[in-house]
Amino acid sequence: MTKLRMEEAAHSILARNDRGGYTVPTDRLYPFQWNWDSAFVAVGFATFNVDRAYRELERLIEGQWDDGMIPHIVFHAPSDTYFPGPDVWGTRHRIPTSGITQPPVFGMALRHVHEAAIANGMADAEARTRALFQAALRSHRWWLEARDPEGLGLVAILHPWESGSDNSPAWDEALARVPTTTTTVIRRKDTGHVDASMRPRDEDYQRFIHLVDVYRHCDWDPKRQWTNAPFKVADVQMTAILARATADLIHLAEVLGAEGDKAELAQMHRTLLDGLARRWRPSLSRFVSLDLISGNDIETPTQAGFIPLVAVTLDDAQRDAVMAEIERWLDGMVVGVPSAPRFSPAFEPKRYWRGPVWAVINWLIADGLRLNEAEDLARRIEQVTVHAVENAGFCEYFDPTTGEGLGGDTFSWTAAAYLVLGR
Ligand code: 9WN
Repeated sequence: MTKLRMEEAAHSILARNDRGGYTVPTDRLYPFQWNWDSAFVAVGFATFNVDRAYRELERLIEGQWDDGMIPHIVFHAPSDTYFPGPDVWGTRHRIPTSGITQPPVFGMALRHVHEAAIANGMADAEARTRALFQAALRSHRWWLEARDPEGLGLVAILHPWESGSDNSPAWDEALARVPTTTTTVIRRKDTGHVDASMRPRDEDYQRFIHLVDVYRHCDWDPKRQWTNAPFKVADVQMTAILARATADLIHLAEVLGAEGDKAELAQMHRTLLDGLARRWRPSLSRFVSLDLISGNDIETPTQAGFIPLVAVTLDDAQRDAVMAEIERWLDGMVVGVPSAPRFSPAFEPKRYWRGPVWAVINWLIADGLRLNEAEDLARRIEQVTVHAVENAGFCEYFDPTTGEGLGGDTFSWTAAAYLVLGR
């Protein structure tokens, strides 16, 4: 297919997954609005329809909680093709939502959308950006208060689903402490849509749902959850995305003339960069997350170790080391960057976050490499991603050893990644 045809196909996937101003990740498998999917999708929309890009973010914010948290799922309309639905979460929000969050790509997306709107001369750009900026600022305050109450400069996830990398090998040790017992009856729907060998295992789901049961019993109160959480990881991928989004909000605060907000954001930014700097491990050539329950570093290699590049300026030695390490992960792969490297004992090239390549992760890694002046490697990773989509279609993820497209198809964020990386 020509590039033009591929772009048309990407547009039509976004149109097909539109449910009225918001986009589902894919039909049936994920029939609601997901937080970080929508942020990436908004950047995709901004390449051809800026009004629709704003709408995506505005509809997500309809689910924002009074305390500032932007939930990971907004259940705008009922569907019985996904588990767990609103009844299991029991959050009692005015629009049904889940009770946990996801990586705050929102602030990054807002800057993109704003700049596209200005470039297009959109009359209501400033007013729309201003409203969404305030929502983003409230959510960043929530992150630091609720998820870094001890002031580490690192934000914690209390559930693997929050990371967006559900069954990543990075969580294996911490998740093994979570009991498999649940008070909720588990009725998986995902394995009816996608082969079970490409999905998290039943035991993972038992632990995922155990955690939901615990937090529901805390009435979704952030302090009670923090005290009772059996899973608590200060995640470098999450912290890096928050730090980068904070930098993008600082830029928007300048544009909007919001001086007080800018000073507050600048303080947050320094705190997060200091926290990230302490997580660099020269012996591993990457950043590592911290298990807040055991107090141990999580050294298991996953893509998360490279995501801090989106926020941190590396020194020359760090940059050379990261580039060499990424090359090692790419070695022998048909498509990279794998979410876990082949040399890891945990590597499973078809099982979700345990090896497969994700277009949006490559988007973040390439963006971080470019910020750190590794332009050639950034470009190569973008091109590999674009070719993977051209060869296998707009799949959820790709087998790094074969390039095969896996998981759900006609996937919204893969379409968005194609539009952005293929430019
Ligand atoms: C749970 C929607 C989401 C992505 C996540 C991905 C997967 C959900 C699930 O799908 O998670 O949130 O049920 O498997 O891991 O990154 O946002 O595409």
